[in-house]
Amino acid sequence: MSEATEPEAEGAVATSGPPGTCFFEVRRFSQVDSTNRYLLDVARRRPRHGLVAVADHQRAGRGRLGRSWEAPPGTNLLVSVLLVPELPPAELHLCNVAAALATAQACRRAASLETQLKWPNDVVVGERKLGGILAESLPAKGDGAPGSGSVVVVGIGLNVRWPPPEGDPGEASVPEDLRRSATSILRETGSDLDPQDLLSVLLVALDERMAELADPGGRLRLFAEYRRCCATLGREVAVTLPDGEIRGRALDITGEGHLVVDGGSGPLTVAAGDVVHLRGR
Ligand code: BT5
Repeated sequence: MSEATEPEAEGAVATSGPPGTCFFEVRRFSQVDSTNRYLLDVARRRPRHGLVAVADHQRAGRGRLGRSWEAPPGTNLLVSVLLVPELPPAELHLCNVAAALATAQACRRAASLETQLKWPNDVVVGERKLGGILAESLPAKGDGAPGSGSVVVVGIGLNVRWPPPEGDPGEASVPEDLRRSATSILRETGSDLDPQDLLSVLLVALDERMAELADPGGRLRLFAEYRRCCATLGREVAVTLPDGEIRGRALDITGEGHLVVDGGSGPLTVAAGDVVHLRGR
């Protein structure tokens, strides 16, 4: 382990990522405002595919659409990866699909916990959220130089020890809304894992999934698995869109990662939105 020497890495301890993966360096912070914010700033100066930032605590963890991501210090896995994938800009959001599947796989491999995915990229157990993913991209410079392609920072928050199991005195620390809607590996399995022990399992799984995205056959397998793990398919859903809401049965996920909903007057394809599962299958 060595203190990272670049000014941008001040306060971080740098280690190598898992051997054989694209993740060449992991910068570990005891605290930072947001690992996504940190890597986006790094990427503006020097985008390097495979740089990882992980924090014991985020002072301003980000969710999607300006929402926040909560986790008391040292309880959960809070990690972001900087990617410069060989994908056209219109396909960058597929990194979310890779990250969601990798997170589910890490839970299976490290904790024997089966999870499902709620479209677009929540990792859930039943109706409770175990993990969330936030991908934020920077426009490509487009000058063809190495590292000049589109840059995406994919942040993953995975609840390992928090929220605590039901009845635990620590439950008092959980905000009321999350008490009903969130869960953790500890709560689901009783296994008290160190969040950092999950990191390399997750990075290995993400490396495998990113390789699948880059290959036509691999991509078919990736989406077949996404559909298999997707708790949204077959459900009655309400999808909140920037300009309104649609309700109907979720019919399919397209090869672009879009959700197809039977809105009553024919199938509608939704590229992005917030989904609520209304009733069972
Ligand atoms: C997400 O947003 O689910 C994306 C979360 C990404 C967090 C990671 S942590 C590392 C990296 N650095 C960052 O700054 N962010 C990323 P969204 O779908 O908008 O969900 C946010 C909503 O989930 C909040 O409004 C809460 O209702 C709920 N929430 C907050 N913290 C939670 C938690 N720990 N577990 C479950 N739900 C939570």
